[in-house]
Amino acid sequence: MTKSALITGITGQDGAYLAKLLLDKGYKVHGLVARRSSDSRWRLREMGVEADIVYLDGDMADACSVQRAVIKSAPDEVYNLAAQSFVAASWDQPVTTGIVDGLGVTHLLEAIRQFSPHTRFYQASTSEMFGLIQAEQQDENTPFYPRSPYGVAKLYGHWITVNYRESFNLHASSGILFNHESPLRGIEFVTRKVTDAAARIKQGKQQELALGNIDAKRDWGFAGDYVEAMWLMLQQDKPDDFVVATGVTTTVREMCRIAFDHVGLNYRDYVKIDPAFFRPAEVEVLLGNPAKAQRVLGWKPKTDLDTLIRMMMDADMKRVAKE
Ligand code: NAP
Ligand code: G4F
Repeated sequence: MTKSALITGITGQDGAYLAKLLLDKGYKVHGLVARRSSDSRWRLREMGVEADIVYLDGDMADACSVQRAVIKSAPDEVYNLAAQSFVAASWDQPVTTGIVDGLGVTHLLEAIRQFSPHTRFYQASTSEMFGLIQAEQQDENTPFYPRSPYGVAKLYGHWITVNYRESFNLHASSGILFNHESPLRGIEFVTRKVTDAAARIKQGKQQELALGNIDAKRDWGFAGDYVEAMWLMLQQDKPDDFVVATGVTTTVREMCRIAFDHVGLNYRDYVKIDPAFFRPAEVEVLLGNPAKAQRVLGWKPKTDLDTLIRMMMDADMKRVAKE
């Protein structure tokens, strides 16, 4: 029997990779899409899946539309990827971030509880919940200490998922994913900002690159690998929480070196530090321990940072050349 999936945030980076993965597995894929005045489906076109998706209008802030999407899609699996996901913006829009990334999760869980309790649920939780880290390497037992309105809202989303699992016996799992990137990453995130700028500088279309805290360290993986972990979580008999990471952490500075090196440039000649890109409270370092995901799900990252950055650089070099 064909399985039905509902993906919120289908127009985002992970939504596009996950939609492709599920379509390739034979799922009927529904996507909750918020009303936008400009085109938001470009990533789905890039993945070649735009025409294969059933689009349902809705917004995570609007409980009625979320409920309608659950009823219409009659999903076997729901993947809640929708979010205001840019940490820096969460200080400018703390209330929206709280509603969409926090309360929005309850809208979805309530709809599932009332209308479709057999549905399996995935929550897109984040390593930002670890924030001011309480252990050198973070795993499922590390205490949380969020450092931004985004991290705080996501922590609510995480705990309400755990709570609905324990209160109502829902098959609800939370994936605590560390940073993952791809050529489809939003341009505001540091990896894409760097690869796009390196491509422009190489092609004479930009002179310099302004960044904030380049000593920050992140555990970066490839989005295409990480959506497989999401799917695997919902194939388990028991719902649970899983850290998904590479187990390697790297500075933004080193990430710049890799990107600029790839096009024969020295990042030191172009990167300028601009206080405007520093955050009110920083997450200095993240390093995940994916041992449980490996043991229980059989999941391992396939793509190292060098390969990932080269993939992004190649895509940006081609895109910038066409502009
Ligand atoms: P993304 O590219 O920013 O995509 C976010 C998606 O959410 C977009 O489709 C966006 O729609 C949608 N959205 C935003 N506000 C909405 C609303 N009010 N109602 C309905 N949809 C809304 O994010 P991503 O990188 O794919 O990440 C996917 C999820 O994983 C997010 O929840 C993020 O917080 C979480 N996460 C990401 C990472 C990472 O490193 N990428 C790590 C851990 C957790 P529009 O396209 O119309 O704006
Ligand atoms: O690329 P970033 O903006 O990602 P951040 O804040 O780590 O958040 C991403 O990963 C989270 C998982 O840990 C997700 F939950 C979240 O949704 C998002 O996908 O920044 C990475 C680091 C930060 O320390 C930031 O301060 O890079 C530093 N940085 C330095 N200069 C910069 C810049 N970040 C951005 N975006 N722009 C800069 O100019």
